[in-house]
Amino acid sequence: MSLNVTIEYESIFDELIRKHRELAVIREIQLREDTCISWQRKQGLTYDLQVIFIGKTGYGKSSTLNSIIGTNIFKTDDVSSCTKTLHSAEYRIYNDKPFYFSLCDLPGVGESSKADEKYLEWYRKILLKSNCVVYVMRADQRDYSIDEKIFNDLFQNSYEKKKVIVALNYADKVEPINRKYPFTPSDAQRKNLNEKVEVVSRLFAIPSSNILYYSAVEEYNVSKLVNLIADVIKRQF
Ligand SMILES: Nc1nc2c(ncn2[C@@H]2O[C@H](COP(=O)(O)OP(=O)(O)OP(=O)(O)O)[C@@H](O)[C@H]2O)c(=O)[nH]1
Ligand SMILES: [Mg+2]
Repeated sequence: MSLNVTIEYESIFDELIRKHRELAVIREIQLREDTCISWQRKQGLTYDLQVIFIGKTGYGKSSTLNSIIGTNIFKTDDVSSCTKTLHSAEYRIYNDKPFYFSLCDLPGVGESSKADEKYLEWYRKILLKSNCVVYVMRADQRDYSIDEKIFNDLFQNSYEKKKVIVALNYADKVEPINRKYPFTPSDAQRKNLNEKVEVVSRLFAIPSSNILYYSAVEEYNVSKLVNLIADVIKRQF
């Protein structure tokens, strides 16, 4: 089974750097065809720095991507599972060479076991073609047993685990909820959020430096997430 990705948006990388200065470090990497992952497109082979977003349905993968990009390119839904195939936003890094910074949105697992089987197969395939995997969970989540199972099946060695960021979304819904606008966590929320990072670090055996809390809809700590993505990619070159 081949992996087909629908390109929802295409632009130049400088557009994204203007929004997120922290991505400028990627310009310092000397990208070469033999050090990048290739993709077949209609116009021929391209070489991508691939970032993917995975996790349970409704945890905010598409919302996170929209928040990073700055427009609602990826469909989101308040009630039903939403993303059903692979979608991406592509940013061309050079004028004269087909290298792209690619952000890919995947369907969420946990909707039905039949769909999960197909989606997990996609996860595994695209993970092998990725430089960075953002595993989206919820900061207000208490039970991580399904995520633990997915996580352990998916990441099979320490090399694959090094590419992972655990992104704890819904920081705004962590108790005690506050009504500050724009949202910033209260001291009590911050304490709970930091404890959650430590719990997740232990459960998933991921260093806490690769875990962060944020809120996609409140646009809180989204720049920090982008900064970590840039870091994870940079470390590979
Ligand atoms: N309060 C709050 N709501 C959020 C946050 N992030 C996303 N949501 C809401 O969660 C719902 C689901 O978001 P999606 O982005 O569609 O979730 P998804 O993970 O892409 O879902 P699938 O495509 O089904 O896998 C939407 O109603 C979003 O508005 C957040 O940080 N805080
Ligand atoms: Mg989605």
